[in-house]
Amino acid sequence: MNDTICAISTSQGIGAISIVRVSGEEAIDIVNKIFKGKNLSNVETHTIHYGHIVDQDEVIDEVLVSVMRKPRTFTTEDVVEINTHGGIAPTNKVLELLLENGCRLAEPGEFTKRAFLNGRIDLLEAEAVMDMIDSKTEAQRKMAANQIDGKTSNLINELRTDMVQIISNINVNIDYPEYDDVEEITNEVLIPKITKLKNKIIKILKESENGKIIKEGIKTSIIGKPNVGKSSLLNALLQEDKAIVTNIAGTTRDIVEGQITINGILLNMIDTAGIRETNDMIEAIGVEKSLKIMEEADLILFMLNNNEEISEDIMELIDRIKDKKYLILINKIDLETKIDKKKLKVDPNQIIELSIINDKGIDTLKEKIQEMFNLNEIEMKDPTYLSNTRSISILKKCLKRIEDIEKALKENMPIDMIELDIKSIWEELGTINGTTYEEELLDEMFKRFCLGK
Ligand SMILES: Nc1nc2c(ncn2[C@@H]2O[C@H](COP(=O)(O)OP(=O)(O)OP(=O)(O)O)[C@@H](O)[C@H]2O)c(=O)[nH]1
Ligand SMILES: [Mg+2]
Repeated sequence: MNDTICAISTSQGIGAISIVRVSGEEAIDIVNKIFKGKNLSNVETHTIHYGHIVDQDEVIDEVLVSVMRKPRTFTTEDVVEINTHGGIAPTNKVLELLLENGCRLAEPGEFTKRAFLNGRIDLLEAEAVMDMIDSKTEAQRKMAANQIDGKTSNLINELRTDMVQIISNINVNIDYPEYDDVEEITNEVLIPKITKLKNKIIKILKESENGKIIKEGIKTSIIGKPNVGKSSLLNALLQEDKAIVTNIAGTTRDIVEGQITINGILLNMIDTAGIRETNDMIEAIGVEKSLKIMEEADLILFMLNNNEEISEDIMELIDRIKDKKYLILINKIDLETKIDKKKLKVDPNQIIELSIINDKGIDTLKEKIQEMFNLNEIEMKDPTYLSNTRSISILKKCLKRIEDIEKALKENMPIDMIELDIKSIWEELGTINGTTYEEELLDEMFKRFCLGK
């Protein structure tokens, strides 16, 4: 990890300014070799300097250079940032010169990886850096900010502190059973402590569902027979003519996507090809896609035509979505009613009537979605939730093990036999914020970062 790395940290393209970042032992020396204007070896930390990047006698660009000496930097190493004019050619040339003068090109996420390995941030905080870059909504940004700030890590640290207390209680008992003034830890004393811990984990996991909704949004697919008005709904929600709408059945053949927000939560809307038996090869592929998207959705908006009777294949499709979150939308209520709602055998609460061409029912649909996913209850001002799949799955595993311990204690399993188990859960919890970690996990995680971060 001693080599000096560099990368273009701003997005590749044309802009007013680009930043090329350098981090490592030789950062200042290397930049000094290609910088003309001042000797950077002696400058104060956290200062900015005007000058030129040169390739021997040739001036490459007029720049500003920030010098930040360790340890108060992002990576905790010496960091130099070169602000160039934001074009592709000057930025690439500066990078090229750095590489020629002793830097190595950073891997994606390597600056953040160094920040983690050097102990400046933990794993949850590192993951949040990427979430911050990816964030599209205010709620996503706030949640990432809280995680970068260590608030999410605190949730895990508190659990671990509780566990340390339990472990030390047990140890005192085992090591000094003769001490009178030490509370004797029996199964009866231990069970409520374990139950309390279990409940804390359950609460964090429950709330993490909100975190996932904020982070990933709700994958919503519009499904139904051809010509019922699926693409019209997408367009109405997006308030633009994104999908083609005609009165010809089979208009939509591939998926059409768009995003809306309800209560600050992102909904990824997917309009699909109408499902029917068809001899048209392209349409058939579209229908296959619709069925696949239906399986993967967090929410299915299943649309029917008020003006058509319910066929057998509609009933089969509704049967397929019964175990998922879904709403039945009956569109075209401006036309004569031929549909028999009772035949659907679904909770009337899950049925919404619409007339999209008259803008009727769309607000009710939005309210219903809000209600279904409890969007009103999601804390938006200060969201501190566990939100990534990795941490949630580790915590779920720990919960299962805590439940086993609780059961064993109730069945009078001796405490000293349980102590090791508790210790190993404590270690496993530590992998969430990286107190213990495996190299492979780090490689996998930081690979997903963008270059220069
Ligand atoms: N009367 C009436 N017509 C509607 C309504 N909503 C949509 N339509 C019409 O129904 C026809 C089909 O609409 P689309 O949105 O293309 O239907 P679709 O479900 O996407 O159809 P496919 O892409 O073929 O599966 C168009 O002519 C729309 O103008 C409505 O509320 N009332
Ligand atoms: Mg369509």
